[in-house]
Amino acid sequence: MAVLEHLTSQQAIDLENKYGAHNYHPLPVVLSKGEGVYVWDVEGKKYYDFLSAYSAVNQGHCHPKIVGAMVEQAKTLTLTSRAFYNDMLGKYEKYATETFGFDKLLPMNTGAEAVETALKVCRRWAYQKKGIPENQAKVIVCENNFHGRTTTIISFSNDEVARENYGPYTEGFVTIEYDNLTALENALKSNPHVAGFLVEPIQGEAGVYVPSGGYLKGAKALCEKYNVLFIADEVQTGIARTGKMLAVDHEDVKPDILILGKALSGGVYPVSGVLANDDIMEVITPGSHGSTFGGNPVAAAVSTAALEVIKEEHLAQNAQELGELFREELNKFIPTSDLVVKVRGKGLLNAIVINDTEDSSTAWDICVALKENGLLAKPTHGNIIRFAPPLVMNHEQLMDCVSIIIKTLNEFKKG
Ligand code: IF1
Repeated sequence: MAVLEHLTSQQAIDLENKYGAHNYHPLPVVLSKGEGVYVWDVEGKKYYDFLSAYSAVNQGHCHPKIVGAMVEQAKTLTLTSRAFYNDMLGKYEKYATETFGFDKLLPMNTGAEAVETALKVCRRWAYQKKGIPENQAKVIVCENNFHGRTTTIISFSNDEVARENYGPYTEGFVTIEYDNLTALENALKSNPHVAGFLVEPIQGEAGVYVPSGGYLKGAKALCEKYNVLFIADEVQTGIARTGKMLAVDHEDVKPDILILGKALSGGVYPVSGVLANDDIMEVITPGSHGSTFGGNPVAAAVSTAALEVIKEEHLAQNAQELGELFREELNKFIPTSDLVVKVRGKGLLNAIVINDTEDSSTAWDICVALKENGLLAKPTHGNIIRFAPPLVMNHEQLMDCVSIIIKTLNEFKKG
């Protein structure tokens, strides 16, 4: 079979089952086209995308400006490695550092790579600048975190499905309750060699947990008090998703280290990065960190265009306004339903909590029903469905999606 031959959905699914590792359990839909807020399956059915590839496609599918930037650069120079300079990286680093307000950018490719990079920078700062004894550095993390899937990152996960049978695990992490400043201060007091605090401004995978007002500001203040680096993982919450360029902007918090990924490229190409000021980033010296593709010319061109789109199309403002509308409409519906308990979120990162147990299949079954009605979403747990459409959605499209969601919930009968 020629690889490019047209497939039916079932044929495509069968091929993946036979030849691909089974590291996912996708919703039974096979997508072949994306444009803006829409995707189409191989049979030509059109859907609203309410996941945005986990918040990587904030700028909408196949945004012409971003794709155009990729095509132009791909025809010119794709990869030089960092053994040589290229004419795109410095311009991009200047643009990105000015956009987010830091002295330096360390460019990487995936979110997990950027998280790993941030941990290395933090540990090296602790030894070289804070004077923590070698190999004694601790990083505080939160329960129910999700920061990626590398061996070190899953070492500090408490999600057994993501963690079990991958040992031995990386040491040097202390886990505390999320959204609990007392827990953070107690950990800072009782662990002498803390280097950093790694936190998601909103816990996405855990179920879109928005922390209490003041949590991020209080956490940053505690980090300053104890001379510990505040590391914000904005891979999912960043790039306008929550109604501001960064989720930490809602509390005017400036991280010591900022981690970005996903929509940093608009979902067109893997681009991630770590930003920090010189007094921290200068611990990274030639040969002490790197990546074949990190900072490549295509990534630089794509990410520049992706950030320009966010600004030119005022996508943070749009996410703020449409997010408020979305929660307002669902909060009108929830009192009429015994299926949905609550809606929560910030900007266009939202979730509904279903009236069922975490190990139930209800959220999944509702997502299958939503698919039948032309909207694609994915549960984060048995009883939580994340809703995260592209930020280019307009008022009319959002109201259409609200109608689909409410219609589906009203028609849904628990299995
Ligand atoms: C999967 C979850 C979301 C992230 C944060 C770092 C990374 C992610 C806050 C790593 C990645 C992705 C990974 C993807 C599904 C998705 C996900 F369900 F896994 F947890 F979004 F919530 N920090 N999240 O959310 O970035 O290396 O993937 O580029 O692994 O199934 P990555």
